[in-house]
Amino acid sequence: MEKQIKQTRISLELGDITKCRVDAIVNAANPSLMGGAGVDGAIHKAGGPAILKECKRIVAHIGRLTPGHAVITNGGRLPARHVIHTVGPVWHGGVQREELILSSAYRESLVLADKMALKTIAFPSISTGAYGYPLDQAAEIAMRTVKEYIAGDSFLEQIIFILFSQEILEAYQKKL
Ligand code: AR6
Repeated sequence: MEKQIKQTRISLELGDITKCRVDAIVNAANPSLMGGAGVDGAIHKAGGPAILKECKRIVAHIGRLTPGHAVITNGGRLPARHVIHTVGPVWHGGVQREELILSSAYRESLVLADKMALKTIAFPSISTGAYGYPLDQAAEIAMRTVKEYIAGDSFLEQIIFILFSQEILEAYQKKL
């Protein structure tokens, strides 16, 4: 499924983000940037130690990554050239600014991609695994944030959501 807004196409696909050949894939990381389970684990496993090495340099410089922010590293052995690491919110029932933080995680990743003059970026469904964000609400925020962003001044050509199950794909399709 696809939708075009100005010069940017948004597409939704079922798949494994570590296989995605784009300028940058986005990692749903944690503030330590030292890897973890889920998509974070899969990215570090497939990309190899070069990514972690750069994460360590970043943490030495800026400390832990605050939820809603994003940083960029190389892509190691991944087909993607770069990894943008962002941290989504842990779900606490919706009373701890989760919506703002999730929206910021998407937006800051897009801003960073544009700053680096990247043309193609792929996202996973941030916060909907270990961090427990309700899927329909997270999909709504993801789609709204991306649409609003590209309605402004972006040079991105394609934003792909690589979704890990049919259920997740359908939730995003409904909101696109
Ligand atoms: N490709 C695409 N999506 C994937 C992949 C993959 N290879 N693997 C998992 N997913 P999660 P979070 C989906 O838990 O909720 C980590 O330990 C998964 O099905 O990876 O933001 C970090 O270090 C789900 O839909 O991220 C943090 O501690 C989505 O990716 C914490 O988990 C996000 O699930 C972050 O939790």
